[in-house]
Amino acid sequence: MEKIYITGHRNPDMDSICSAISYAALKNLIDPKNEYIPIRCSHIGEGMAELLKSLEIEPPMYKRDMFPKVQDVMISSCKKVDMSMPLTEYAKLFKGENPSAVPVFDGDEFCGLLSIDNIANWAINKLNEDDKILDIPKIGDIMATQGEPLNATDIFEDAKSIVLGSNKRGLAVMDGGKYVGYVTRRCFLNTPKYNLILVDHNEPDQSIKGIECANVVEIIDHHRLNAIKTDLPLFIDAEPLGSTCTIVYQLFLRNGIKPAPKIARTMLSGLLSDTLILKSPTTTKIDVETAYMLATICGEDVEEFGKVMFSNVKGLNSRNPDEAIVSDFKVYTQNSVRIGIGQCEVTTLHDAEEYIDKYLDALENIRQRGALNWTLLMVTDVLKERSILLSSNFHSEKSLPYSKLREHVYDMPGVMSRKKQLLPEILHASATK
Ligand SMILES: [Mn+2]
Repeated sequence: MEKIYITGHRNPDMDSICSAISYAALKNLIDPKNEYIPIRCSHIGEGMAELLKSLEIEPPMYKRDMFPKVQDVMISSCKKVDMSMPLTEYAKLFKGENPSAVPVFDGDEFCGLLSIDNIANWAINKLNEDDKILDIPKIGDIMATQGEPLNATDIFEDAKSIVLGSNKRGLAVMDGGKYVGYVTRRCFLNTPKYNLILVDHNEPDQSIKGIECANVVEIIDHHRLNAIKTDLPLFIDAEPLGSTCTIVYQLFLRNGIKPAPKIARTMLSGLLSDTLILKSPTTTKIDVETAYMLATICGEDVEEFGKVMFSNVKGLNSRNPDEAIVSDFKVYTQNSVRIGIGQCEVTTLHDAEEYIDKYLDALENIRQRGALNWTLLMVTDVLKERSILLSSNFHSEKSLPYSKLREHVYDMPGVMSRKKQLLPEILHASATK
């Protein structure tokens, strides 16, 4: 049984989280020989955590990186010896095995490792004194000083150079101060690799740290392809649909499996979030059909479910402006002009006046911190299908085709999609002298 992790992109949105959970559910049903584990590769903000809670969706386990760890190669066998044991007991216990090191305990407490070198040193010293070995020592008497223990979560490559550079046969492995196993040089002969499936993204820059160390076995996505190089052949399902959750449901259909109501609801959440309740111009016929099928399975009404979901998203006035902007922020570079565009979804723009100044300040801070030329925030009312645009002070602002509401704030009726509607205008404006 192999473990296969499934991750969405960094700063995960609903589609990333929901597609990872749902695809893991499908894969565990159609491939019970392996274990599919949904993960997230970065922390989720307060807003996202609250939204997931309101939908009763458990956020996937956080996994920081794909670097193999000491815990993936350590020996955690329960075979151990006690300090008080005579060496003859040890010889009986490990007859024919010749381990290079074994863990030694004093009752329940871990004391260190007894290595084959400790035994050889004792024997050679004895034989130098006398040509017979008469008194048999206790294990505790011949254990030499121990090397600095490793941590279970230490990175494999770092631990490998420590172990290879040490004169010890083995090093203990601790987890939170508790003994969990040990490693010998032999443990570092082969580098382990994690198996990984990417959903809702395919670019290594947007993915989990250490992706270059992993075996990417599948990609399920709806973005432009700028994918990683792989060593092995892989399954890719890239389709220009409104959400990755839509693709995942199509895979349920292709496998003849009806998702459980809870999983259907999870996919519906990701789908309606990414397509802004099917109103974003990225929405296709297949997204609409999928939404109604999923809603039937979980007994929800598409419109109503979408409205309730978005009304649970915290209003911008009560959020931290910096965090709200960067939670969905994309950087584009054109003719060495670096432009960052954030997008936030709301269910009303009536309270915009109350927070616009805070958000304009935050945009300027983010611009400076990220060495960007121009930062913008699109605040989208998903119910009225209208956005307002907040802009940092940049000369290309005057070339934008939108009517000005006040200094650095523009009105964009009907504009819902950053990728399809706003980005072309921004790139055009920044190219205009
Ligand atoms: Mn998506």
